[in-house]
This record gives sequence, C-alpha cells and structure tokens, in this order.
Amino acid sequence: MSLSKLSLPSNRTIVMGIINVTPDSFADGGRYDTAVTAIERGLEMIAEGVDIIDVGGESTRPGADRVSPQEEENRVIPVIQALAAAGAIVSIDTKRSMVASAAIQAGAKIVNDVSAGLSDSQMLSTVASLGCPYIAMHTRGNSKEMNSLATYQDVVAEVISELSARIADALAAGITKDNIVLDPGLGFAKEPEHNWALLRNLDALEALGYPVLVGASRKRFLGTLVGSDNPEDREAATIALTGLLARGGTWGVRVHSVKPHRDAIAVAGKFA
Ligand code: PMM
Repeated sequence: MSLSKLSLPSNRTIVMGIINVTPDSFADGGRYDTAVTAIERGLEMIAEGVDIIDVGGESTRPGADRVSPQEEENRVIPVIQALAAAGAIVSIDTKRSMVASAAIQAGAKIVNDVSAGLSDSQMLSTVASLGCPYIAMHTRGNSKEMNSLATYQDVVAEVISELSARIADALAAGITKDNIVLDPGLGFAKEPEHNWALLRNLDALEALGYPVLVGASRKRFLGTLVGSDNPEDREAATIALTGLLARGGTWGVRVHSVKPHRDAIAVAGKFA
C-alpha cells in the first residue's frame, strides 16, 4: 500500500514511536526485549496518539554486533502481528530484505532501512515488489566503521548528493517516487556539528521533493549539548527540537516517547 493510502495526518508533523526489541540499543536497550513488554509499550503508544510504530530487532548503534536474520525475525514478527492487529501503522526497521518481506507479511506497512539499500543488494527490488513505502536513511559504512567515516567538507551538500544516489537506485529498482521518504541519518557517520548543520539546513534536503523524517531522539549530540551521558536526560532537548521541526513543517519525527512530542507539535501548530 502506498504512503498516501496510509491515512497519516497531513496537517501536522507525524510521530513515529520507536520500539527496539533488542537487548542493546542505546536509549531503550533491554527495556522492550521480550514480545510481551514490546507489545505493551506499543499499546501505550497507540493510546498516546502515535502515528507509526517503528519496530526493530537489531541494534544500529555504532559498534553493534549483527544478529542472525532468524533471530531478528523472531524478535520482531510477534510484535508486528500484535500491534498491526491492534490497528497501528507499523514500520519495520531493518537492513535485511528477508526480514522486510516477513514483516510486511506480518502486517507492517513501511520499510525503514538505515542503510538505504546499501547493506542488502536485494532490498530495493524487494521493497519495489512489496509496493510499500520506503524510508531511505543516509549513512556511511557499517556500524563498526561509521564513526571513522564522519568526515565532510560540506555535510549538507554531501548528504544530499549521497542520498540522491540512493534515490536514483531505488527508483531504478522500481520503488515509486510517492513511496520514498528521506532521513538525514543523525548520528550515523556524523559528529555533533554535522547533525546540527543538517538540522539547520533541512529545507535543502526537503527541496529534493520527498517527505523527510528526522531521528534525533536522545542521541549523543543532544547529550553533548546539554551535558548528559544518560539518554533519558536528553528527552527535554529532544522535545524542544520536535517543536522547532514541527514549526518548520518537517514531515515526521522518530522518537522514544509519544505524548510529549504530540504536545510539542500541537504547540507548534498554533504558530502556523
Ligand atoms: N536511528 C536509529 C535507528 N533507526 N531509523 C531512521 N529512519 N532514522 C534514525 O535516525 C534511526 C533509525 C538509532 O536509534 P535507536 O537506537 O534509538 O533506534
């Protein structure tokens, strides 16, 4: 089903709630690592007004080890089935085409790929045949090497040019233009100043003509700003950023908590 058919609100920034069914994600690792706790959290998110629930079964944090495809599927499929049955629009956060297919079969509607097709050579053609929306995020290298690849002359121009190449490949594989969402990939092969430059210049990325999703929630660059090593202490900064992004008309934010972000977006709506 295409993005426009998903009945997402078009008059405000949408909230994508994060559920990492993993023992080792940086901000919520281990908290929702069983199907039962992950489903409970998803149901809470629905009650709080989430627009999309992003379910992932493999940590993407820098340096993380990969899990087997079978383990990844075992983690996410029961959660996707339950939350889709409860009426949520679910996205699958995966770099693997096989997991993407299984997730869509289980009821997910969107594929969120932090490698934009670079990890799995079958991903773009698989998504094209699934006919579903595809979130293409900017990164460089894999999770082991990305920190060493965070060097740019002009981060905004380079991210746009590298994402444009990913879009060209996605279109060539048969993904339709109206099913592509772009993401600057904050924290992925980026130092704090790179993330801020991208956020200040989001309109340049938006000028490519695709919806833009921003995933800043509790990331290290916010910790650097507010002086906190604890991801939960970065929540207020994340909410402030959501308000600013909503004011600027960003399509969506990918966040760990839902209600505070819906509230920040409602406040921004009063300035529209
Ligand atoms: N960040 C993470 C994982 N998946 N997907 C998209 N589209 N954008 C992101 O910024 C992004 C992502 C890492 O953060 P997490 O461990 O809190 O999920």
